[in-house]
Amino acid sequence: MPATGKTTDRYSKSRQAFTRARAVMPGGVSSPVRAFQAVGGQPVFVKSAQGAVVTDLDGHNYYDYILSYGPLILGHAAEHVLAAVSKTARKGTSFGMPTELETELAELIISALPAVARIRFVSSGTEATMSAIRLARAFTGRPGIIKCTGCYHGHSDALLVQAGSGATTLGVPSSPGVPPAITSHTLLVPFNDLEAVERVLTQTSGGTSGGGGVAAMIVEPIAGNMGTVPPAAGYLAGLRSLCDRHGALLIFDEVMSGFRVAWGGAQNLYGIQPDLTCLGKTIGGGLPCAAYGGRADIMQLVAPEGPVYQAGTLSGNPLAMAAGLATLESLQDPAAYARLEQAAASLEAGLKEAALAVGVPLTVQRVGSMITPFFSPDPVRNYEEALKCDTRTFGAFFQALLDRGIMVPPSQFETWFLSTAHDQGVMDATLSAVKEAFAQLAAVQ
Ligand code: HOZ
Repeated sequence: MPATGKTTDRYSKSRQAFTRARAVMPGGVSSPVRAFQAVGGQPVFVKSAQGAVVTDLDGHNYYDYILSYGPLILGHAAEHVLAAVSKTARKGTSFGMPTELETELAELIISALPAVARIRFVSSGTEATMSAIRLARAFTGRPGIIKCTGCYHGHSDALLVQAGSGATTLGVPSSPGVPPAITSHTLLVPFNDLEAVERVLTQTSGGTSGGGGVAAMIVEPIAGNMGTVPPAAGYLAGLRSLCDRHGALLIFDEVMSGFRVAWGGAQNLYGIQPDLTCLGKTIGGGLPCAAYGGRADIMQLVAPEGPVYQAGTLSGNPLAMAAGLATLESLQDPAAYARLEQAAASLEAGLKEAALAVGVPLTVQRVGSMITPFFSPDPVRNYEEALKCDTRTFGAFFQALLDRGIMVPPSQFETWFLSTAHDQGVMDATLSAVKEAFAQLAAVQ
């Protein structure tokens, strides 16, 4: 059970660590969302973690719903993942030469995803999406890319336009430092809006806008970087047929949803096959690993088989491959997804009930073990609607949960994740903290 209760300076060791970090790193962090800026506090520094629990430098325990922003679907430091990593590490940590582990993980992923015939490993989701875009442009000979506002596909220049995740959290959805020429082929549409996609595809097919046609539409099939926003009924099927009609490729960015919402990912859950798929997070089991893959006739263009260049010193790193294999092997047990579903459904019900009891307007959206409570009375279907949420109240809720031993992402625009270590005991403790947190919110409103 996480420690709770206030002391005069409950987070003193974290504060000291943050002061030291800020002197040497921008904002004191290695990725912006970690700085807690959007929730008006200072970050908690981690000492260790195990299962569903993360422990900070001051010795407080928290039930963790960040889970490294998704990869840790089996919880922290899962014994057999650690064993696989340490067994592999004893034989060497990186070679710059192929290993059989890469082939094994590739075979397992391909066996799970009918739309993926060939795959290339990289080290981050940013690399996966950036490379998939290059490949789509080479395959089609067209420059245009359609992306949804509020979707986040990593921080490469062409995709950092009206981006969700940390970019939205910090209020810089389109970053300075990206020359307009680079984003001139990035065409924006709202998520869940098929008409907008059709309009852009029709306009660009005549070469009048976007300069020569659309190579691909890239989309998170379940948007997770403006909070969790499920696809509307028929949306993904509609994208599939629009892309087919206009000769554009459909790229699913499943960095977050891949192997998280179902075996394989959202494309299996909804039965829609993209041309290219980007994966990350869960397939690396908590180590840096991502991938892009898809149709053989497209993937054969990737170097050295074809001319589309892309490379990486640590791509297919043996430790990441071992962690990914150990993780995916556990997920082959259908009971794993059933457990995740059960825990996440009880969190969803408990959040709704607690908010309703005190009259705080809340809309909880969830697909499998991806969930976001939006401080909004109405459903959130796209970025515009996500931006209407009451982020101040979210910030107060975040702080109230933190003080009660519950760690959730420090932004309204991130997804909460559960792991198989989040059992009923964890859910009961979480929901009692949630009730108290809502009561506190209601008391000050
Ligand atoms: N895409 C991840 C979650 N939205 C990134 C996490 C981060 O920005 O650090």
